[in-house]
Amino acid sequence: MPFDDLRQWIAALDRAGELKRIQTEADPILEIAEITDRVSKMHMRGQPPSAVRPGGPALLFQNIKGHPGSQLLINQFGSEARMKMAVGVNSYDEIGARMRMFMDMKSPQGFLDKLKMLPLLTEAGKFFPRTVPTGPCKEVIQRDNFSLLDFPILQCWPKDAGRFITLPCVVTRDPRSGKRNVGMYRMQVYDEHTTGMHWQRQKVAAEHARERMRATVEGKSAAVDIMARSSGGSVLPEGERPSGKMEVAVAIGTDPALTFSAIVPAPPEIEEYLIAGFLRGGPVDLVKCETVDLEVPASSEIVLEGHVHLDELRSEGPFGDHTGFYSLEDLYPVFHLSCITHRKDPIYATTIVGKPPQEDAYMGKAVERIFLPMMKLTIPELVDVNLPIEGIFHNLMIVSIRKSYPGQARKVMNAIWSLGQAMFTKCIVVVDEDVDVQNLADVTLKVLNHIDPERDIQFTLGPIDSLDHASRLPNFGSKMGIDATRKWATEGFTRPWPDEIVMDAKTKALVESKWKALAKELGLG
Ligand SMILES: Cc1cc2nc3c(=O)[nH]c(=O)nc-3n(C[C@H](O)[C@H](O)[C@H](O)COP(=O)(O)O)c2cc1C
Ligand SMILES: [Mn+2]
Repeated sequence: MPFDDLRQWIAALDRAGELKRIQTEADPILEIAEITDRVSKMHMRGQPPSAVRPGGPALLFQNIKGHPGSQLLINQFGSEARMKMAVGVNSYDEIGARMRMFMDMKSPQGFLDKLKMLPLLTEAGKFFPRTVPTGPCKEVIQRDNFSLLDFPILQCWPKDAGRFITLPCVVTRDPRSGKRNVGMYRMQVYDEHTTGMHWQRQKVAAEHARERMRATVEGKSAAVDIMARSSGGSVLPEGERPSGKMEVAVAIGTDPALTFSAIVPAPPEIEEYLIAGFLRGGPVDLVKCETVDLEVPASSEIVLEGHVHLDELRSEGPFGDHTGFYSLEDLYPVFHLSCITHRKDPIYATTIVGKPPQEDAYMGKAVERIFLPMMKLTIPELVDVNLPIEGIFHNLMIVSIRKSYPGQARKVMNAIWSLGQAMFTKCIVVVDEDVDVQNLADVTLKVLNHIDPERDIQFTLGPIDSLDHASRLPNFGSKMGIDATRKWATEGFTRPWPDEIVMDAKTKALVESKWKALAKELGLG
């Protein structure tokens, strides 16, 4: 099994030569962000590619200005190698294959079939979280006299509204099903015991809050009205907001599979604790919180407990975001802390986002690979997917499909726009399966050759990522799909389609046989 907690993970990174300890004093205000940004992009700074691997090492800051004795971990997921270590694989395909194993379970035909299924069922039983009586996160319990300012929380960029907790695992409970959700939503520190809670309106915790609001009003049409006027649930005029509280717990510094599970775009009904258990191949141990009815990973470095008031909103942001621009100030719920528990000498885990590539790029790529088999369940013609890093995951998705009927590329676009968080995709490019979507040169050549723009571009309207600064309205705007598949007569294209240029095998073999001599003449050694 991979790692029980952040400390085992740090030790493993160290053994693998993937961690650097920083003893030079560094300020959590801007300076740590600048150091980390440089490290993440060292491979782009003109060194020979072999000298520095993309992403640089994970960094453990041990001399933090204003926080003597504190330690801060950053860039833990910031390379392909570390991201794979975090989820315990050499190749993301292993996770897809494991998922398929469970998905391929057929109903057993007889006793022998049932027997064959047993190991698989035993294995699946291991993924469910367990609640244990206590754990390391309870080493220090602070019910009063606590302060968030004790932790080395970063200000990342000059125009950020303040310090932000950037790698929090935010736990909420669905009031209807009782299921827990873990989502990563940044938290702006307002003071010692108050933060912002930046769950965007389409995310699961925001829906949990809306469920509570709906429960406070009489009748279905009143609920509909509240939701409509609140442009998605968060923003009602002052005085018209339903009162009530919602419990929230936040775990910071967990084992890496759990932290990663908080960002994956899983279906709302699937608990992230189960996803983490699946990735780890063993259960997540949970403990009950002190002041709220929620469970958090027992080995968390730091746990924040408290409430969000349904009728309270406060200005949040600006915040330098992974778009490469500041996300604008907006109204978001406020988190009031009632208790902090932590390990002795807690290690504060964080990240920075900004111009790509940074740590989140490697997390996003892992999501792309791990979710491909899941996407294929609803879009079986899907062959491969590429979310180029500079497309910041919601701006550009290139997909190849096995096309078998007219109009299929458009069907695939619509399927993607209705598939969980893929709804945010601003531009979808659909190509035939003979295009290698991982090869952007091949994509550029073929897509632009194959399209008649007016005919092949599909516009649609719908929900837009909250971070998008160009849409006509916040959270609502247009999206574009490009059908770059070969057009068929049944789609109204009756012109001949040219062959792609490839040399014949005979000539290739002939030149291959002479290549040694030619290479010498060409000075190729
Ligand atoms: C470093 C990082 C920071 C993030 N910050 C936010 C955020 O502030 N608000 C938000 O809604 N999503 C944020 N996300 C994306 C969510 O974590 C992601 O959409 C996740 O799937 C949400 O979980 P949910 O589906 O359970 O709501 C962030 C992701 C990463 C990697
Ligand atoms: Mn979720």
